[in-house]
Amino acid sequence: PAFSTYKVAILTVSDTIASGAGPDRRSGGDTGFSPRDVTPEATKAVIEKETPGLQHVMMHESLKVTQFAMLSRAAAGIRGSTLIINMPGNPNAVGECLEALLPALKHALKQIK
Ligand code: MTE
Ligand code: CU1
Repeated sequence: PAFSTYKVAILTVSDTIASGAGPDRRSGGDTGFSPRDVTPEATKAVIEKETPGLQHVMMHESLKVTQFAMLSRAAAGIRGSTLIINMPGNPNAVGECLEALLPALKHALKQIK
C-alpha cells in the first residue's frame, strides 16, 4: 500500500521561556484560565475551520483522568492542509489527549491533504 507521510510540528508555547526567565517546569503552553493563557486565542486567530469534535474527544477522555480537565480552553482547527491542536500544558495531558485522538487522526489527515 502506498504510504502517506505527514509533517508534524510540536510547538511548546511559553512566555516564561520567551522572556528568558529560565526553564518553564510546566513544559508548555497554557490553555487555562490564567491571564497569560492565550494559546487558544492565538490558535483561533489563525485557523480557518474549527474542529469541535477533536476538542470534544480530548475533553471527554481528559475528564476521565481529572475533573480539572474542564479548565482547559484548548482550541483546534484547520488552516490550509494543516491540522492545529492545542493540548494542556501538563505533560501527561499530551499523552492522554493524543491517545484519545489517534484512532481518527489518520482519517482526518487524509481528508485535509
Ligand atoms: N487534561 C488532561 N488530559 N490531563 C491533565 O493533567 N490538566 C488540567 C486541564 N486538562 C490536565 C488536562 C488542568 S490542571 C488545567 S489547569 C487545564 O488543563 C489547563 O492547563 P494549561 O493551562 O496548562 O493548559
Ligand atoms: Cu490546573
